[in-house]
Amino acid sequence: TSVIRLADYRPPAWAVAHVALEFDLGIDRTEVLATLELVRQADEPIRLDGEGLELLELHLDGRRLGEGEYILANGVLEVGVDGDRCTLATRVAVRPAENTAFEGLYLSGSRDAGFLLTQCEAEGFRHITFYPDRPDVLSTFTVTLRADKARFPVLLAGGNPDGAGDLGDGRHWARFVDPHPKPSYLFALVAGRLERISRDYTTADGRAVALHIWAEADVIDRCDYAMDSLERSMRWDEQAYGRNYDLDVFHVVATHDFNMGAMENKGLNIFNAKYLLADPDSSTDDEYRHVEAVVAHEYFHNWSGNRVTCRDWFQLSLKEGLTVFREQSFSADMNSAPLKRIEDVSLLRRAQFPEDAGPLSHPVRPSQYSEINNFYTATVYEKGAELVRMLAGHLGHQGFRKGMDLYFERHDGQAATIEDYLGALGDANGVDLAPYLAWYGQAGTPRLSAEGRYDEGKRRYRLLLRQRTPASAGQPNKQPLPVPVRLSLFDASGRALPLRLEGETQASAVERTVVLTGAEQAFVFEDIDAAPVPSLLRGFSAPVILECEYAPRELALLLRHDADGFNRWDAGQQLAGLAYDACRDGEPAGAAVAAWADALAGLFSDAGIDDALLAELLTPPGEIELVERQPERDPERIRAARQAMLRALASAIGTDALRTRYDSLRAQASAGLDAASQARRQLKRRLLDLLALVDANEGKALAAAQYDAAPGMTDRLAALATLAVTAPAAAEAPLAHFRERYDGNALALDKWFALQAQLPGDGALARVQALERDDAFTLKNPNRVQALLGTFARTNPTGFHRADGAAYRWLADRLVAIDALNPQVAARVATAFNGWKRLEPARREAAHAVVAELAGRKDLSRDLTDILARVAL
Ligand code: HT7
Ligand code: ZN
Repeated sequence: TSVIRLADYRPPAWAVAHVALEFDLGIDRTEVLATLELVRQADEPIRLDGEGLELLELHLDGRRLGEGEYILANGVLEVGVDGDRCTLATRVAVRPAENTAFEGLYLSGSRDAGFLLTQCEAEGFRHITFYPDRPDVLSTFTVTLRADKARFPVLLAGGNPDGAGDLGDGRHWARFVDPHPKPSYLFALVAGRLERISRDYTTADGRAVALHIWAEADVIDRCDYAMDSLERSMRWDEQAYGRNYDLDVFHVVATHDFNMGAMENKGLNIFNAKYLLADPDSSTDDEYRHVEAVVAHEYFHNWSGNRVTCRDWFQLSLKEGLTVFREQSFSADMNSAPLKRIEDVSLLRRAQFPEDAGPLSHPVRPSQYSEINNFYTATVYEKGAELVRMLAGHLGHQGFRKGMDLYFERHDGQAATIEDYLGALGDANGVDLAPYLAWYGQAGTPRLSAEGRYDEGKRRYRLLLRQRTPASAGQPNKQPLPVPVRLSLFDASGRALPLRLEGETQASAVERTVVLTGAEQAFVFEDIDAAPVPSLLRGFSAPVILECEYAPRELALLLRHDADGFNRWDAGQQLAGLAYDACRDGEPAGAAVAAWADALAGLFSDAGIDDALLAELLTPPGEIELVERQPERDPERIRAARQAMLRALASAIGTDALRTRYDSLRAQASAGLDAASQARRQLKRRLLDLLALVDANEGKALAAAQYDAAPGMTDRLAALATLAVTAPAAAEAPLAHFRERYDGNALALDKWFALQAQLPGDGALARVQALERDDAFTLKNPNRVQALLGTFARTNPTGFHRADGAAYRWLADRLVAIDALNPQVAARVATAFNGWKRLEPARREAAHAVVAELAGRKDLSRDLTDILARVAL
């Protein structure tokens, strides 16, 4: 397969001044007439991308071209032209109902009741018409849709409405004009039977905007929360960044058939229903938060992505990292900031750190790819957001806002690069941010080691910081990066000490940021009366792995006293790591376990602590994160050790205290969505799990009762999960009840599949295989595949990594079947093989055999082949 390299970038040879698209829509066959006003930029022929298109006609400046007057080969249509301007028109046919890859124009749902929609990012537009399908070709669009009125009563495209009417033959038409130049990947249309909810919105700069959320009739009553979230997002972007919406209408559409979470098409966002629909009976608290976050993310792209877009796909993090960061700040403002930070860093550690530690590791700005769809990764998104966070931290709140203002002003209507971004942030503040560019080009998670030494005679504390990034594919030697370390020092009573660095005349504050720029550097703090306990990397100020040898009592002190909510939690996580090591080594009664369990028992009886934070503190790192603490991975041993430490925790708190608290939370159960109700549900879930772990019979009874009495999905699903793990036989009836109760509710059924896919042990594969035979299961729906196969392979270590390798062989089989339908989905599921090299020998061998065999096949898609080739390395 061919490789695309950043170093080979060349500006487009022809620009598109305007494009007019006319669609004659049909489920089996759609015709597309595209008229491009082209303007020469270089002495080259016109080259347009096109894949899977049936070319019907081609006209140059009104003259139909014959076969010898153009070349059509390898997905490119080439036409030689003399002048500097021309009009090129193509008419093509495409087949939406046959498009199971969900890229380009496709059918969502059934032939009879479903609707047509498009997905163009990254390179889907070339499946719709011939076009320079690259993000640095921006054009204004006029789009005319024609279709049968009864079958497609609703016709939508991005831009402002510009007329609609009847064609007199049972068909109708609608036209849309988008005045903002955009690249092809932001084009979208939707056509079918859809209902809507609407709201009027006036922007801060006075524009009246009609907001419409569209969905199929059976789910339209579950869109209200998304509408509220949209309004909050629009208001927030005005206040936090001074960004106003810029069209007269904003459409949002829900589909059950979608490859990713959502898509920010200009004026017509399209959402996976999973991130748009929410109601108390079928959505959990987490899902409500995800809806708010994804609605915000897509909306924020209107400026960070659409008004200022990417020059090429290597710059993907320019829009994605920045937009994730903007969403994180919004969600922190709407909800609890420390809890949001804990959630985001947990995700980074769970998803991005392993990605960056294995064969799929790549820089936030990759230097090459063979399939761009495989670079919508945790590294580009989540690590990219951490890089923006570091820049924002470096500039301070006002400086960052000034820099963002300049970025939007300078690059509005342009396709920009990461250099442009750092340039604007730096220029607005008179600083040089170029050193941070290295973060974008270097793969791997840096290890930051910290070593403190106290000098009693000089009353000084010397903190030595060192950094080192392990080699990764193609990058054997890593350079030092600027690492901002926000820190405080605590005395033995838990008081934060005023900080005066050597050479300064007075202490400035109890918290400050030092920046490590070289491989190592010492920072000396003066006037320190006794050996302090450092709180490092507060708020997770840089995306690194901190290596600092703390004694258990020091972590316990931070867990008790650190005012930084994130670091307080993180001290608990580190302490839990030490407790885990002890349990793994057969010492569940050791000092680390006692320190962890006793510290948490103390917090448990502290009335001042928030229920949600307490629930997080009571949750040690999961089995997936704990594998990092193993030289060789044996999922059964990891699970057993983790359970041993949880038992020690339950016994330190005391079962009576756990039960009393659980009962009181249960007595307050409600379906309320306010923060306090959500926090109670979260804590209740932790307590139920702990109680079930120490006494399976009691756990069974409590979980069954909670399932029956649950006022909403959060309590219901938590009870069902605990019951299924604790007492599988007793869970059969409630599982069947759930299946029946939610028959026809796709999103609730996904949770039913996912819950069972997570159940641990050797029986897991057989259970998953039985679930594949459920009437509701299909390999054609990405959400369903993720719910059952993705959840099993990614989040069920004891089930997927069974010692005989049977689950590996089964997944390989399914990957081939999925790939024939939807390569993007197959490639994503295949990343579950990422960590095979670090498994214990028997499993490693079994996984390797499967991966090598798959990688050797010649009949797989470019998407899947690319992942397998890299994973097999
Ligand atoms: N920008 C969107 C990316 C996306 C996508 C990429 C490849 C294939 C299908 C896709 N659907 C959406 C999502 C976002 O980050 O907002
Ligand atoms: Zn995005």
